[in-house]
Amino acid sequence: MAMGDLTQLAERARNVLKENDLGTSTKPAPSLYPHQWNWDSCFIAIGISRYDPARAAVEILSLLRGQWANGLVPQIVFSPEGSGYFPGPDVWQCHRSPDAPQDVETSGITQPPVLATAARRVFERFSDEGNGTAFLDDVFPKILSYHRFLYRDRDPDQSGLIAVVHPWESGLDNSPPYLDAGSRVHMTYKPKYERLDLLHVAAENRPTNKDYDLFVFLLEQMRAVSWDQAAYLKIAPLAVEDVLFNSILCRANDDLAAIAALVEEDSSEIEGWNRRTRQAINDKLWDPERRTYYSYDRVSNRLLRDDTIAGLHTLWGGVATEERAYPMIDSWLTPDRFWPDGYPVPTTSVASPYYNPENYWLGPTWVNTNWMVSQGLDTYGRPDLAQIIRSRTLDMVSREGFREYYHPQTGEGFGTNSFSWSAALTLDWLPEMGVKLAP
Ligand code: 9WN
Repeated sequence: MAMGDLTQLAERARNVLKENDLGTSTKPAPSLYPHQWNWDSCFIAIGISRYDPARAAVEILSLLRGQWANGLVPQIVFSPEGSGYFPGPDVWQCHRSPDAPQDVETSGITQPPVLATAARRVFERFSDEGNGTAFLDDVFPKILSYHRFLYRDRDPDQSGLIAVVHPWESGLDNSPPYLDAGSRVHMTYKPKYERLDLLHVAAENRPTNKDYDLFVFLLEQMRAVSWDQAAYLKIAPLAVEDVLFNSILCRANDDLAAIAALVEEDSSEIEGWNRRTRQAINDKLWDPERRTYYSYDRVSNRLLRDDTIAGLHTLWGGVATEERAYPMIDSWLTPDRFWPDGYPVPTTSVASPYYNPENYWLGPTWVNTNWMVSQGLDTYGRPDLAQIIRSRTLDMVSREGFREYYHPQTGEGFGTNSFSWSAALTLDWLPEMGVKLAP
């Protein structure tokens, strides 16, 4: 793409973030997602930090306003002005838990822990070191308490593998491993609710009603124990040691340890977690025959051998050993699996029985997973592939706009328009292509 086009793309991306700006946080999309989401805000902060680190820091601090006393950083921090999203605060009823914050409404689950990584990137972009360090002093104890929550309340065997108890916590809601594990959840009743997402996006591009039944049923199970996270884990009908979540956590632990050094705090606890998690992913989640990593279903005690983009995030997390990474890259980034002609990387393998190039996490290419996988490929000595992913992704967004997800073969955009992390991560990439972003 010519420099003029890239500069124009930057302008368009900044406009999306401006339109979705709620003051101290940014909604993921104008109407489909009218509140603040956890990993969205982390990606958004990374993008904004390229031209306004102070505003990026505010994004992180506003997410942390929703942090619970037990350390949980919630999936959603509800905005009082936002309406039209199901399930809203009246459904979550998080005030049932003494740990929930009093002055702000949130959901009662978390999302992939990109937070420490985002905080470190934001710090690095401050030109005034004093401001950057003040930001880190503020957020370090909070993010440490978040990781402590994960290792205390969500690591059932104390093995270093964190269990996700709701598909929404995985960030990849209807991804095949969750349909697979979800199909074994015995729903004792059919929940009653009304979906609002279908007012904005066509049903064929969104999770099914059956998927929503599971989402709502699981929410109600957690609500029934008043969001007592440790107690719930013992009875959870769905508990997945998710490879994407745990890989993201490894990278976040690296970043949190680096932040600890910057604020002159001890990092040995964090390094200890990280050794355990990296080891456990390699011991338990690697499949030597298929040459990839899978998530593990703790309820049925087996690997969920569904071929999704999740395993490739072991590159982003620095988890895959070199002897495993290279065969994994060679055998999976192929035209019949994750490298179709067009716009790789599909979130579900083209060869999977679940593959649907127009439905949410069942195949479409997403900007955030591409951003993580391409950086992972870079660090594992494949800048050639990393660069193709980056340039194809930028082509796709420039042609179709900042959509939520895209057809991996044709590049056609689906889901909501004006999707914040598609814009933010584009902005993170553009300076590497020589584009200057004015403050
Ligand atoms: C539930 C906000 C979120 C993303 C998720 C994505 C989608 C929500 C939904 O939107 O999920 O969390 O209502 O569909 O799957 O990754 O954080 O953009």
